[in-house]
Amino acid sequence: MGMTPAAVSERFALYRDPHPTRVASFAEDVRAGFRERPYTLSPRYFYDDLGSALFEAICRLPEYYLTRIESDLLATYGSQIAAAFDETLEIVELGSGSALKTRILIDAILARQAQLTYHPIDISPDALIESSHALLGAHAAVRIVAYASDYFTLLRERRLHTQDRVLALFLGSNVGNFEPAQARELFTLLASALEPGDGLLVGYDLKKEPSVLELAYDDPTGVTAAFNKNLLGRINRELGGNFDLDAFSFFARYHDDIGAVRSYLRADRPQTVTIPAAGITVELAAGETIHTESSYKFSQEEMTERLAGCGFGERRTFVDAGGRYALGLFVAT
Ligand code: AVJ
Repeated sequence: MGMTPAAVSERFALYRDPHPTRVASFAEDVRAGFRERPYTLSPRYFYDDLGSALFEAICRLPEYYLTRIESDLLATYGSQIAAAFDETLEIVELGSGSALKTRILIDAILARQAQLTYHPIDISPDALIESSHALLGAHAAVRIVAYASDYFTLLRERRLHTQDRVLALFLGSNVGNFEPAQARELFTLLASALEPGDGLLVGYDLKKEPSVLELAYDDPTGVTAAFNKNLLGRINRELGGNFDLDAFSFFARYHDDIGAVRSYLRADRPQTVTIPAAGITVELAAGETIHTESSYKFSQEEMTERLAGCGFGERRTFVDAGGRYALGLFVAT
């Protein structure tokens, strides 16, 4: 059950899933989310063109330290990460996006080997093609085998075409968006797709004072508020909804019991919203909330323990001087 390379050049192959498992549509997910209490929207829908631009702006906010520290850690420790493996490395990246940070690591690996095959996996074929072209232009020694797929499906069906020692990347604190059971499933699938001795580099946000976390997710400039309100804007644009974005306030709260920042939109006054393409009418009481995202935080011990339960041993964890963010290097056992 293979995928067929849809676009092939000497240095670039793009595999598209021939039978994509049907994922629920935006309308279906919106309808399901408004059947729950609290009302819930999936963070997956943040990233249309406007949302992706707003996320890039978030990454430049002084309060959102995650992206900056991760890039610094990759620049500082990239050569040590590469040197942790004796064999020729290939990179597999889960959710590669624009792959800008990955280039730092690619440079470090190419200081030790002449060629590198990079396997980015992303749900968006457009993002894969764009980032691949940029990367191929910048690096003559890189070959790309890209997969336009959901990574759960790809790993479950064992469709990765790797040959050498693999270093898998799961960066950007993306692990934080998964509920613990989903994260466990993903790491277990990944472990079974890898060979013993293959590596896994996970970028994750460390637990810290709630005030610092809450500022990172509710910045005074209001960029994160706009990023969250764009979910309502998207429902208006794509599903014909009539949300009044001015009638909502945004807030983010760190929940110590679960170890996650939860983000919410709150109705400032009672309102009735119709969403024609989802076939629903939603009643919101004054003060009623819509949960938009959970961003889990971990201690180094927690991440190491979780991954040990999924078939990965800790090799080394790199933390910034402020103890805010971690890059955990693990080896499949
Ligand atoms: C892209 C999921 C890592 O949870 O930190 C940033 C998204 N949300 N600000 C995160 C996000 C609000 C981000 N991740």
